[in-house]
Amino acid sequence: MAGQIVEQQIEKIYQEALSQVQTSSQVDQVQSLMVQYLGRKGMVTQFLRNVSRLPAEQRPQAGKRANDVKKVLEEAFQKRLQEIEGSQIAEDTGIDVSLPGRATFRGSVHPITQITRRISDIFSRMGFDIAEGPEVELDHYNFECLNIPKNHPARDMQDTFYVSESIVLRTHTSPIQVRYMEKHAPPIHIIAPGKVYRCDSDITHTPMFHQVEGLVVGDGITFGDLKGILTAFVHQMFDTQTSLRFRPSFFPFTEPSAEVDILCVMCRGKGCRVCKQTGWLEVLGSGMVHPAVFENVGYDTSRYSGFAFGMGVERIAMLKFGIDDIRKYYENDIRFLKQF
Ligand code: 2NM
Repeated sequence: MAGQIVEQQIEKIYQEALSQVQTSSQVDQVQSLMVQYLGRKGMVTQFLRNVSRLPAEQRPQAGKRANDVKKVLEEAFQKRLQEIEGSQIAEDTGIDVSLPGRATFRGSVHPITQITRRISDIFSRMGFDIAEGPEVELDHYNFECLNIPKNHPARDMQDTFYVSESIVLRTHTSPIQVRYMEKHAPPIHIIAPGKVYRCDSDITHTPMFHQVEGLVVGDGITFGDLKGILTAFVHQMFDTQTSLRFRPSFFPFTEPSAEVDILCVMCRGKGCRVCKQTGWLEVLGSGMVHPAVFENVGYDTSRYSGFAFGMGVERIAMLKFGIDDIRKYYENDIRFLKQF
């Protein structure tokens, strides 16, 4: 019974203090309330001092409540002082400093950048270095060194943007690897990420897109190494359970060549629109580097062998994110981009 009365006392002090601070409109009003309640002889302070005279069983609860009230009132007084100061500034300057600030939109990493980084991370952890090179490239590095001579059908296959007779926008990132081989002796293990350009535009092609290519050269590098590295990559990029197959293919710069397919992520091999009823999705091109390429960079073909591979980042991103139109990546619609 006595406990309840004590409780009512502190609650009453609390409620009165709150309602008074709410209706104060002057700094000195609030300051005198602070003295009246929290000062040395203030009501809350007095109450706290008297707690020691209460019966032992009431002390903990009464003490705790009074301390909480003291804290909440301190905050309420400070808040009111700031509000009064704010409205004074508003009156003097016409600027309401109590308004919440405008939140800035944080932005997000472009989905293509995210996937490029993911691919690069996977290969970095396997010991690959990252190489870069120019987007405006000599015909010599983009085609000639890669065993794609003039009038070779591969030059029409990849609709090239010509800057001049001998200068092109690179159609793949392979010239990065050629330049790297010219400057470094084996063993080498690099990936070459970057923008590439082809005169092509529809729902699966944009004139600019991104590739990551890779190259390993050393003593006794075999097709088994290619299979091991690319299997490890696919398992980390997609799922450790992903089934994959190596299917014979052709590139002028590799022999033999193989395309890597994964079991369709949409239908799991049953056949659907995404895999065009084949049950498989092409994710990588690859092969053993053609000796003609090694000769062009001055490597001893009797000593060294190597493998290379390449993939389109947009294509990987479309499969991972389930996007059906590549152009969405480049419309810069913030509602699309911020989903990733
Ligand atoms: C691919 C497929 C197969 C490739 C070859 C080279 C180089 F420079 F070593 F000759 N770089 N990249 C290569 C091989 C790229 O992309 C589909």
